[in-house]
Amino acid sequence: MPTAAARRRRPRQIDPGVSCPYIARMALREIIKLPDPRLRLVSEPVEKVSEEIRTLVADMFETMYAAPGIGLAAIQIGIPQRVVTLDLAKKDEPKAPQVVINPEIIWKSEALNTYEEGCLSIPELYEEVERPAQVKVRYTDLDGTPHEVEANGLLATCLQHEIDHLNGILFIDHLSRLKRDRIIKKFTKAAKRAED
Ligand code: K1U
Ligand code: ZN
Repeated sequence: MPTAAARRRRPRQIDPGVSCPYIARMALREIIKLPDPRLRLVSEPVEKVSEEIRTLVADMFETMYAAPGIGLAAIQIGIPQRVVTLDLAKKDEPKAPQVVINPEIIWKSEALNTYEEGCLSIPELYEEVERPAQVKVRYTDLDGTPHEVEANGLLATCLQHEIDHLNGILFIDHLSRLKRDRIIKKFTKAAKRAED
């Protein structure tokens, strides 16, 4: 425990940019929803981790935590860049923010796993999706350092869901055509009603 004198010496506010680069200059952005056609764009690779990309990442964390969600692709806030934020920490665990830039699946297992997925761009819909149980993903972090991660469980599912977003693919595309068409129809009607 710090002494009372040590507590008094502490600055009242920490500089968020120093303690955690992800929470500098954050802004909440709107998450675009089905049937917004931007969700079908193929996002562009990030050439350089610029100040603009750092601001985008900070905004993505703010937006993802507020939703709340465990992942977010930049296109979900209308920015077609190959940037993903993730945090798979449970409620009672400390935050575990991860930034995944230009991710590529370089290996996937033949074994499959089924997970009930949700999507912040298709609110209140949860459906079982079958995907490779394990994947190896190459990506770059915010410092521009390349990494490879072998993922299974929820991380494997979430990485595949987010990489799909970067390629204009939604989790409903993994369902039967009948189910997908019904979902698109329902969200298109809701969007039209909201416009009127
Ligand atoms: O990309 C997105 O739309 C985010 C999505 C990620 C995801 C969830 C489940 C399986 C695959 C990918 C979400 O975060 S949906 C919300 C969600 O799953 C959740 C929200 C709060 C606590 C726990 C989970
Ligand atoms: Zn999604």
